[in-house]
Amino acid sequence: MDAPVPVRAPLNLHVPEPPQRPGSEIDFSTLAVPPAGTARRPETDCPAADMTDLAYDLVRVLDDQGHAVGPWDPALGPDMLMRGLRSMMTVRAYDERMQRAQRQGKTSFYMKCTGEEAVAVAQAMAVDRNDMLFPTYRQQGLLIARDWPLVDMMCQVFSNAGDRLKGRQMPVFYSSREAGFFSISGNLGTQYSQAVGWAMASAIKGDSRIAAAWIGEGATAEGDFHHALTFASVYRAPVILNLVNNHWAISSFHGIAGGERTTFAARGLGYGIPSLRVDGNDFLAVFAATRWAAERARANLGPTLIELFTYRAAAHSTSDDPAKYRPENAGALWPLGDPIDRLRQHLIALGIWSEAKQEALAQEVTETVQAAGKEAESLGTLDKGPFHSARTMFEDVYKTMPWHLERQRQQAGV
Ligand SMILES: Cc1ncc(C[n+]2csc(CCOP(=O)(O)OP(=O)(O)O)c2C)c(N)n1
Repeated sequence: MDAPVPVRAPLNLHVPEPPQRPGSEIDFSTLAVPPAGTARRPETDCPAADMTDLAYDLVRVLDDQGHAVGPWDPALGPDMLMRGLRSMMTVRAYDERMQRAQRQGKTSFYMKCTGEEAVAVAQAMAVDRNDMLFPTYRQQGLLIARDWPLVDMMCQVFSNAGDRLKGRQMPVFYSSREAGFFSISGNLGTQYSQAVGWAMASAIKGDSRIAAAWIGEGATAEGDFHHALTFASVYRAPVILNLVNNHWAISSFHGIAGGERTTFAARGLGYGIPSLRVDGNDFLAVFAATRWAAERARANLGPTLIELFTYRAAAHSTSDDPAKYRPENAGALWPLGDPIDRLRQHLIALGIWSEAKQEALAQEVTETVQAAGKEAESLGTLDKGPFHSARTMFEDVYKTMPWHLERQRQQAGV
């Protein structure tokens, strides 16, 4: 006879819930933020197994007074710091302008990166101009830091006659071979394994270029993330695997993507990939960590995973209203501050900047963006045109147009 089945307490499924919802005060008091300058900086050939602490720590350089402290200080000169500040301010002004254009009906959609400007800008500056970048839709700062024309970016958002993608892609899905900026795809995560493949190809060919890829913490739940890490580790691909943890994937908080009991950086360790966790709002820390990873890749030491710890201060997109799922003003209360403010404070602490100069630069950047906006709008907007000919819709599906597409084109009379 079978033993009697014991009576047990019922199981219950754990479904992670964000600590606050709309209507309550935002509370970041449980967030562990180590002081700047305390994380150690290992040699670039340090194996993953000896870097466990850094996957849970937080690399920070700028302290609360705006001083650069600790072993990760990249000791950048004034020119680089100014370039960084200007680019980040341009990104923010660009975002403001394009968001407004969407509200005015000149385009259907837009996505800001408010609060995350240091990620793309510092990282673009820390790699070589000819290294290949595999972004998500929230790295417009890569193009801006590479001095890619704002007008060209705006034409893509307006899907106008000047759009190099001929209106085929959603707004903000830029593509620029010349800028080393891989075509953005709507399918989350796909670029991560593609970047690893590109880096493997670079190594196979004996080239010296490296790749860098970005993914959001939400998208790390996609299989592509795991394929990418496996291939990167196995073949020691020269790639920087950036993981932007801005705490939200639309309305889902990071806990639902696996961030409740561990860090996202810690995921790299299981694959044998050296992994860093970095204050994503600290321009200097982001730059230094990226340089470190680039040095590793260039020395054939393989991939690095960098978790950029930041906060999505604005809405997910123009189709989103964060007031429906998180307390208002959450972004402004982020304990790690605003990346632009922190770099400005650093320049002032260095004695090479002032509030007056900051205001003048803000004015100049706004005017530059305004002028670009006018020029792009003169080439068309989504509500009014002009657009590319409908004929272009049938082109580039294949290298040469097959007979059945040719027939469809004729049927459409274009
Ligand atoms: C494969 C796939 N699944 C779902 C979506 C819908 N989607 C678009 S953005 C997004 C959230 C992504 O969040 P995260 O990766 O954290 O990046 P963030 O938007 O915060 O920068 C989702 C679920 C998609 N585009 N592709």
